[in-house]
Amino acid sequence: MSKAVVDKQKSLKILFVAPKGKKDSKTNQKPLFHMAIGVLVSLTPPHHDIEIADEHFDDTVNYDGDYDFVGITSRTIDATRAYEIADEFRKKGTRVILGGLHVSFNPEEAARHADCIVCGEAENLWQTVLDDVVAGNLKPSYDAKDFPPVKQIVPLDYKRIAEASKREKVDSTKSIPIYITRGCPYKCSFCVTPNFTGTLYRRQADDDLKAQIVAAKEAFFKSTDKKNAKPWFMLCDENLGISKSKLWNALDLLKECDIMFSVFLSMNFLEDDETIKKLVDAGCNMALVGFESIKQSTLEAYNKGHVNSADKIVEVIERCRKAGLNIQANFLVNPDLDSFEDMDELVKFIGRNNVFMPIIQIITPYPGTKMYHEYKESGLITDEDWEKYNALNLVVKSKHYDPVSFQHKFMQIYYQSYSWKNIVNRVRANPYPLINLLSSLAFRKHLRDQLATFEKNHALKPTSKKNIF
Ligand code: B12
Ligand code: SF4
Repeated sequence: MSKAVVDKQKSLKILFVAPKGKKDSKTNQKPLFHMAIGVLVSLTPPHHDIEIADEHFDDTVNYDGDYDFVGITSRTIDATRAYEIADEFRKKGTRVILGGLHVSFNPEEAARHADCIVCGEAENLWQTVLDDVVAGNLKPSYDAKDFPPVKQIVPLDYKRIAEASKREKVDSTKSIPIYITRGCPYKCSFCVTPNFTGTLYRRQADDDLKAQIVAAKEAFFKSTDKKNAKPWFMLCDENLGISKSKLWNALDLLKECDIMFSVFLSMNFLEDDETIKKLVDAGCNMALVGFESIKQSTLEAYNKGHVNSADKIVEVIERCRKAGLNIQANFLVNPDLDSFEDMDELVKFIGRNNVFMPIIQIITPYPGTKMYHEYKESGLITDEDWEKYNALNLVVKSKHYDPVSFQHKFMQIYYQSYSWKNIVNRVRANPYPLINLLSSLAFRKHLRDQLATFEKNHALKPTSKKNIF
């Protein structure tokens, strides 16, 4: 046997870390594992020994572990924490490989905290990285651009992920992540996808998908006595709808799997009743839809005018509701495109249409987006403290508003959209009243606390309770 072959059998001890930034959301709506870690575990040949530490589940990172290397993933909101963890390991002499979305768009910054950085999708380069570690020849960087494009989605190895993460099995209130497709060919200016996975739209093979659902249930789902309690999957596709025939085919398959699931979809795929019916029949209880704005001009400014139509939002929500599908509506507010009056209009719109679990965010130019490049080139980014990139902070200069008053207005309207009146009407109007009530109460408390803290920190007059009834 040649030396190279013997080396390939060498077992590495690997720790994968999903860091949690200080301002990352505390919501319960988090999947059971970070998809990037799930993919890396599934790509790593079985003779390597893997541990997972996910800070979203309060796992402790063991800095004294005897690891051959530590692989850390990164989204912008978690990047600062990822660097802290990396620095700590390197102080102890453990090698660190940093990868993920944030690192991919900030390689120089990340390189200061790692022995090796990986840019782009890991599928076709990971084996080379592992071979180089074994050969004692780890390079300072690897870029997916230097490898063949990732044309296939790797099926997740749920059994191995469960063993490595030591997560307890869950009931139907916690979600198990899965994805069917990757990529979205649209080019919304605030979204990372067009510059990351977007150009290549890929879909799982039918048999792989079914086998993963069976394995995921076995590994992660604990059945209870509750009637009709099915495992809940979070479909982490960027935009499941892109091809209607593939979407319908996937939904037929999911129907056979006897699960419930939530999904991310753009609104143009919810404009026909047949798709909505198929979603509901397949077990979809919630679709997260980025409506972004109720003004068509704002949608055009984000290059989303051909995906969303402002004048069809009400109709889409209404149709889905009638069919038994909750729509979690996402909206963005932007100080250069939305006046305070527009923001008041948005809250009225949410109230009038009994919008279920509305999410309102401040426009945030995430590194990797077209928007980021434009703001950066114009010198309009005011803050690159990545901890603040949770879409609840204004990090850009505004022509019209000073940052504190804009932020204050945003927090007020967000809280108002969870007024008691809105909550009561929303619970009455939408499917799954109990989920509606519990999620609304949790949101309301969180938003109230945040507003109060903000007002205290900026010595602002507290918002009158009468406004938020
Ligand atoms: C599903 C999803 C969610 C879910 C689940 C999140 C989760 N914890 O997994 C929910 C709804 C909870 C969510 C929340 C948020 N999300 Co989100 N979400 C997504 C979505 C649609 C898919 C993510 C996914 O599963 N991708 C599949 C995995 C496999 O891809 P990946 O992580 O990029 O990993 C690959 C490579 O990056 C690389 N890699 C990754 N890590 C590592 C590490 C090493 C060592 C190596 C070698 C390689 C490597 O290899 C992997 C395989 O190819 C993406 C869209 C997208 N394009 O990613 C947005 C996205 C990630 N979300 C985004 C945002 C902004 C958020 C929120 C901040 C929103 C908010 N205001 O609360 C929160 C943050 C929560 C968090 N910490 O993740 C942004 C992130 C932008 C950025 N630069 O960080 C994205 C890109 C959407 C966008 N607008 O552009 N999200
Ligand atoms: S439709 Fe959604 S996933 Fe696709 S580019 Fe626009 S925001 Fe991103």
